[in-house]
Amino acid sequence: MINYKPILKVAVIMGSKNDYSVMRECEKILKKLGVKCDVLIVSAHRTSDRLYKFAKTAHKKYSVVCAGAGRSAHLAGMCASIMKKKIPVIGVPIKDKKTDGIAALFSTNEMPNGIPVATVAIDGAMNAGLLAATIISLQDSRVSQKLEKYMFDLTNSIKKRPR
Ligand code: RP5
Repeated sequence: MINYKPILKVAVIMGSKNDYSVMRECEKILKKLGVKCDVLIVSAHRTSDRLYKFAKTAHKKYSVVCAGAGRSAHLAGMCASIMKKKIPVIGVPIKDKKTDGIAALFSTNEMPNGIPVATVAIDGAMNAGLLAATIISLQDSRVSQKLEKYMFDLTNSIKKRPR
């Protein structure tokens, strides 16, 4: 009999240590929801060998990859390309001074047909974490309960009137 054990961990990767100020929101919400994650710097351009090695074996350790990068942001797309759809990639375009994040947004979401990257808003690292947790919750009822409470609290925090 095959003993199937689901992989319940998320990889949070980013192109530079300077992206961590944004990507820590992804790490924070994952931790709040009880989802295990590894946080790594993997640059598509500066450490292409590290990216290749990571993406080739990521499915053995993780269920989802959240990938944040700025400017000419090829990290999420290249990751998806090398992983060949073994696990999904959620891309986080990160704001930069020169293009306000628009270059990163289009580099991340304008993928050719066949190689999708689920892209959140510019600097939308928290939503990336929430999406990753939702994927994990399909196989982990504790995470699903925490997400349910998160939604309950979120809804209750929104007042009916502005004043
Ligand atoms: C991208 O280039 C990184 O993701 C980062 O957002 C941007 C600039 O990197 P640093 O020069 O700040 O390290 O690859």
